[in-house]
Amino acid sequence: MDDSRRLARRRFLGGAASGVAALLLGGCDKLSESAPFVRVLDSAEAVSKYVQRAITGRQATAAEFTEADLSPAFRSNGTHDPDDAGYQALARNGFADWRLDVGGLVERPTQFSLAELRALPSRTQITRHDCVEGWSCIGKWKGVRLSAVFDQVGVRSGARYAMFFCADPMDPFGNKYYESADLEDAYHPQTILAYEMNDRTLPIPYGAPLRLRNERQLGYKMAKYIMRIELVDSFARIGGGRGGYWEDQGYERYAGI
Ligand SMILES: Nc1nc2c(c(=O)[nH]1)N[C@H]1C(S)=C(S)[C@@H](COP(=O)(O)O)O[C@H]1N2
Ligand SMILES: [Mo]
Repeated sequence: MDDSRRLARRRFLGGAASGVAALLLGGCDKLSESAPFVRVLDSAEAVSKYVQRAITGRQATAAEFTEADLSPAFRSNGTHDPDDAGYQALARNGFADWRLDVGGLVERPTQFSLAELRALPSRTQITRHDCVEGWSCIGKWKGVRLSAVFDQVGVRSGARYAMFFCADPMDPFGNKYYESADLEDAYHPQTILAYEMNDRTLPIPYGAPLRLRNERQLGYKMAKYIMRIELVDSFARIGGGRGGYWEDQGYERYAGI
């Protein structure tokens, strides 16, 4: 490189750096949410995700409540008891033989027993569950932080989504419930894999032995009866390619609330 080109290059880099500094000084911690980034998403969905994060900030937490606010009867929705022989066998044995299989773009694919998950850092939270059908219930959840599971397996670069594969068949063809979470939401402090509800072992109607609580999103994002978590760079070739069972039927993928 001759001197004039080197100088031009240095000017260019200096300009780029001060541009970033200006954005940061402007209180902008949303570089990844700038217009060119969201434009690649479906438009309506991009608006919901963009608006939510612009208003609340990417690390904003969902409201938490007190014991006095707990719903007297939390509703069970969708599957109440998976119609699957493998799941029923695990349930009969109190899930002693159940393992959470974590794989895909990870350094150490691992199978976790419930005892192993219970030994990892946990979080307890009282939150409101909002179903897209128009009802809400407040419940208390205890579970392992999803980020703690990720620390165990080592997420590889290139991973963009966590996929949750469930035990319950949804149609006569045997297609099972599944869901997805952006890694940013998967690492959120309130995102847990719950094994307790209202101070009891998670009951079957609510997703035993393990269900996702992803508190900033709608109910259908919170996969129950989780069997496997897979880290992926794209879900285009999974199921109907839209990131979840209900998304494949037309629901919005980023169901922020
Ligand atoms: N595996 C699985 N997860 C699921 C569903 C389901 O049918 N199967 N239903 C979803 C919907 S629409 C809602 S509102 C919540 C209901 O959770 P609840 O039964 O604890 O109320 O679970 C979500 N997760
Ligand atoms: Mo729902």
